[in-house]
Amino acid sequence: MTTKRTSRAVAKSVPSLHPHVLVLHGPNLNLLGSREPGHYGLATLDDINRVLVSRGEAVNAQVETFQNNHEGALIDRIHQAAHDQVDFIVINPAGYTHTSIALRDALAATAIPFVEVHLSNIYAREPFRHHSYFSDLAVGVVSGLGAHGYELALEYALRHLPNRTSHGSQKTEKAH
Ligand code: DHK
Repeated sequence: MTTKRTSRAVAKSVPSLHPHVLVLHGPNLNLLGSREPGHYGLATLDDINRVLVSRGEAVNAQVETFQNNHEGALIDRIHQAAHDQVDFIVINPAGYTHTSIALRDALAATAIPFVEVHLSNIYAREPFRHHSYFSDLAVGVVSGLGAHGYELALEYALRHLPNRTSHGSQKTEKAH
């Protein structure tokens, strides 16, 4: 029996021809705008997300954003991204950068290429921020360029995403 639910599930598993990018924000980034502006700037999370989503719209790409203060919720969202056939992730793991093997494992498990973003220059801060559990798996890392770092990461993703063909196969453009 074919139900509406089944047909929606099938439709979801068919890759879209439009690039699909997920932007993930870790804990405390909901406080951007008022949180330690000397480190994180004055832009709010909404300001940042609005720029990214409208950049996606301009080039016919789907840009989704998600912020959460809980490790498990971020992990679940990464699993969901694999199911949704997300092509690329831009992630600021925030405090989990320095602590979360579980979040790292989720990215490794899904094998979705990702860029790691930090608003502040983590290498110019306390020594405990100098180590990231993500950088060796990341395609690249942007750190210290404020909100602009997210835009640069998104531009990279849009430029280097696999080109989907109407037959569903993918051609990966080489990074240079
Ligand atoms: C954000 C955080 O919340 C910190 O825990 C990281 C990162 C740095 C950032 O610069 O965006 O250490």
